Amino acid sequence: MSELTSLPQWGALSDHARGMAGFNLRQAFDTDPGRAGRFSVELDDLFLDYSKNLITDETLGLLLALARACDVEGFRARMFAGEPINNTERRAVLHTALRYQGDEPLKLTRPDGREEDVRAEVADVLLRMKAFAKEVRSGVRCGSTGLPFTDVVNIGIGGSDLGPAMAVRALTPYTHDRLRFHFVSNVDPTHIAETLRQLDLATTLFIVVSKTFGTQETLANARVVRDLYLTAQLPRNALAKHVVAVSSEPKPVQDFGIELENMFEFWDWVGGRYSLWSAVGLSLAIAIGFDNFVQFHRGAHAMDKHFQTAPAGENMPILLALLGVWYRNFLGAATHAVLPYDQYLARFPAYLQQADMESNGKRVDRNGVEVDYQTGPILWGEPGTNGQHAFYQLIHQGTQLIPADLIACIRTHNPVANLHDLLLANCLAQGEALMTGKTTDEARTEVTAAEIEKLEQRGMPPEEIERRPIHRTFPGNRPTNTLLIHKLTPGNLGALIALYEHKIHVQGAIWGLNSYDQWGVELGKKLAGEVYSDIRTPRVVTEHDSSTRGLIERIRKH
Ligand code: G6Q
Repeated sequence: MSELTSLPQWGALSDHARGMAGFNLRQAFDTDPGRAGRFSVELDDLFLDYSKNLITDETLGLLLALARACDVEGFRARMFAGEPINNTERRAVLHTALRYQGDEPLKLTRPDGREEDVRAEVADVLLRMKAFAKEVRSGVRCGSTGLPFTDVVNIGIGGSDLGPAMAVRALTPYTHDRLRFHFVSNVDPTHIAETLRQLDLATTLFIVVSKTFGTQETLANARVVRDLYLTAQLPRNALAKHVVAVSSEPKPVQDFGIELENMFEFWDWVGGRYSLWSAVGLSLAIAIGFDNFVQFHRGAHAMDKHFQTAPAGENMPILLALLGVWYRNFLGAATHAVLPYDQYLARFPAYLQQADMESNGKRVDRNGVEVDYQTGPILWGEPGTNGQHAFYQLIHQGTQLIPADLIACIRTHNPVANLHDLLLANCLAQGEALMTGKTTDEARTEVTAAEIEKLEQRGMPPEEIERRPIHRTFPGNRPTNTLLIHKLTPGNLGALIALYEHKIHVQGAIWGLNSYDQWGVELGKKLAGEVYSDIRTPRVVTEHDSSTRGLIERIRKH
């Protein structure tokens, strides 16, 4: 048995889960008028109602005891103190420093034990980003022919794509009128080709974002762009005017042909999927303007402070994390749905998918010992109400327990007719229906005499008519969190992202994982290289398994 599963607090939760087998949320609400008030928490513009979860006060007490036993608060302090908690790479994890708004030194412990205050280098890069974003927006910085930029293309993948792509879309109402934003990530030539078709090279700015500046997909796409500028009928300095880089590795950036004065730096203590706050967010800063980018940081910083200081029982990220652990480890949920009722947040589930699954999709603990408990769930989702007409069926009536986060904004940027109220009504109605369900008797009372008559006319046998309410029965007891955001502003988006970042951190602490490495991603980067040369080289392939060999040969032949 692992250290975690041998904890008495773990055992107590397992026993409690068995005792909760007959727990009914609907009854819990009927008998306890204070439930919603007790199980909700607020921070500035974010309100989390977690009362529609399969929990009692006792559940919460036991989960909080588990968090204490796992030293969640100690691990949190180690992250903020800049200790190298990414132990497999011996790196600190300090994305919170990028959005820090206070005056205290922000120490980072280097692998050799040296302590360093990172504030000055962070501020330097932010200042450069500020100037650059301002110039691009105003048209002072323009393309090689003197025309202002009309399009900005972020070339990057994974952590160097999903964050800015999600946030630029989320903050569309704040984006600059003249500028259009594009994100090219896939090595599929279709991605860059379809993007280029929409662009005029003379008025486009490309931002090549890669922490390592060694990622195959990003470099392949960047080379296409570089070669276009080197051969285009544009002034000779076109490449320097149209292509900038964001990276933590100056040498490969220079080798690629981008001068260091056109590179924005970030550091090895910023994980790719946590890097949106750094220069990786340059496209976002250009899109929404630097003042809004600062608001984005401020919102996240407020969540950082809340995470650091609020008691665990009132701490939004800790509560969300504990609820996730409850479902994953004690009630057997394999997946977790994130369902934003906001079209601007359409890419939020995809962004979170990386943040969560790359961080906690691990099978060994921090010491390399195989775990005997479940770790990160499969995270997925799509915006409501679209999802309601697609996969909600399975959440309502399928055989799996799927906890879900419903996220909605009280105020809309687009008050068109009554649409926003309809959207909100759907969000709340789904949470309620998932929780209450519908008994067979209730379903039976819904069937009208006219309906029965119609079915009879269609020739439906009486026993089938009798059985119909069973199909229309909903077991209910399906848990949701409802997160209401006042309005989707830069600050509130910052707080929302930071909330989930910290949730992931807390779950990693409980599961004893290193949430900050990603060997599965690194594997993919190497593997393709080997197959690539086999696809390209005209020789008999003897390596690989017979299936892969056959596929390679088929591709070569055709
Ligand atoms: C994120 C991962 C991964 C990474 C991409 C791109 O945490 O490490 O998604 O962001 O593989 O890597 P580069 O930024 O180095 O190109």
